[in-house]
Amino acid sequence: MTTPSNSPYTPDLRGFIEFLEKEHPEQVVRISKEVDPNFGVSGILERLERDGNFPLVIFENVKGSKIPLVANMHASFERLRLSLGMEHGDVKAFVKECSARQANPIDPVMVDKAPVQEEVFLDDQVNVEELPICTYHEKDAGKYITAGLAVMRDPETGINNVGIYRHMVHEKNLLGVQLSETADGNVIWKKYEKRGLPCPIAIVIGHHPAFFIGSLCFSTLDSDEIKIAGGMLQRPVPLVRCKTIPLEVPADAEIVLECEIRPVERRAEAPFGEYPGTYGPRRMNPVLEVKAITRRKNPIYQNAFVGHADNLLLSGLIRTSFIEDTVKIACPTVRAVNVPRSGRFRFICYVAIEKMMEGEAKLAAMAAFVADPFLKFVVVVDHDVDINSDTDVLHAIATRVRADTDTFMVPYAKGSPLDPASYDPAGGSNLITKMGIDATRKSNYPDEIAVPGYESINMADFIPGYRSS
Ligand SMILES: Cc1cc2nc3c(=O)[nH]c(=O)nc-3n(C[C@H](O)[C@H](O)[C@H](O)COP(=O)(O)O)c2cc1C
Ligand SMILES: [Mn+2]
Repeated sequence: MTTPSNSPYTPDLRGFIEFLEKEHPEQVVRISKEVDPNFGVSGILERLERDGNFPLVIFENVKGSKIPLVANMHASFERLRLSLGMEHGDVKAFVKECSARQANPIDPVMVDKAPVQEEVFLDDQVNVEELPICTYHEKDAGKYITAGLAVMRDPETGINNVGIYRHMVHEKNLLGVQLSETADGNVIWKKYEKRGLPCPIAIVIGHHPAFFIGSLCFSTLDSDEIKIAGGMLQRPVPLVRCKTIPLEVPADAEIVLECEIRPVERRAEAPFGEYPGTYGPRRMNPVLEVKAITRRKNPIYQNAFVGHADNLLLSGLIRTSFIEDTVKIACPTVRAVNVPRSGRFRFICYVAIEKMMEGEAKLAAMAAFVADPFLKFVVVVDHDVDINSDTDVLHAIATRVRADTDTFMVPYAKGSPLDPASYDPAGGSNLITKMGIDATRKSNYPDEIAVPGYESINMADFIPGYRSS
């Protein structure tokens, strides 16, 4: 397997684009015509998606900016797989590879000279409006940075955390942020807020997709996602000290916004078209002051199309291995986990177990809920059910569930504040009800119908020219 560490391409955003254009040119579309960042970029991405096309799109000429925009990077499974150096393999092989790399994090190395600091803009020179920041959906409250990898540091443990959080542009040096209650970033920000201190946060824009996969892997608050990103890239991430805040950032990123979250202050933020396919409500959210912009001489800006494949696929595929490892604690015979597209890669989880005793399925469901706060429905089935098929799982529910004894509910549990079925979606409530379903066969389940000997019939003897489809 070619891995990023032995490839001739640099393990950063431009290196991966160069790799795609040389080795998989069908993956990349360049648009040189001027495109409007207000609905023009998202309009083209929407058209592509509706036509079933998910290329990487490079907008070379976004109205009002000199900086090119890379969009749709994570919208195809094939590109995510290629980012790990896997030329072949299905989703199962990809998840297995992610899981193996997540289990082998690599420490970063400190460097003094960084491409991302070739140009430094401080104080009055700070102007995020120079970036090709887009407005995506009809009712969005404004322009949003959607693929910023936010580096923060836990003030108690000193451990780095990385996550993507949306940033509405308020002014040329002021941004909003939505730190959902499901994110570690929310916990870290609240630790600073409680002390009345500004919270340093560096927004890293433009990196290799393997860096994104590592950063977004589900992990505990005490695991450093920069190390997991190193594991995913199979090389240490080079880190450079920020110019104005006490954090380190990847030296080979394209652009970094060095910021502080102001304590106490709040500003109205959103509506914004969110991952469930509905608008996230207007909330009084924290305000970030951009202290410095550092960047390469000719930077590339990167965004994500939230609510669409680009956003859903990335977060969907990488959560299953953490869920499976957690379910294993409750149920050692877990065979597979799937977070299906039908639940927007977030809300529904199917777990296949080889049941050894009654009651195990419910523990498996509880463990899945513990692993992933976004989950609302966990369905546990026997291992011979194909959990990649919604139909097969629904068949197990239809035929094997006694609702009174085989389901359980946990009302008012922590979930996503963007869940359209939360108790107060307009207010951004993060309280939802979770439901576990044991859809395994129970001990008195009747025998299933079967025709003996059908496999060995030579059909052509009976129906000349017969071919099984
Ligand atoms: C494109 C994209 C946009 C996202 N936007 C947000 C967001 O605005 N707020 C949020 O809390 N999580 C958002 N997420 C999800 C988090 O980035 C993800 O849950 C991450 O693992 C959180 O990391 P943390 O738990 O270490 O904070 C987004 C994910 C993606 C892929
Ligand atoms: Mn984290």
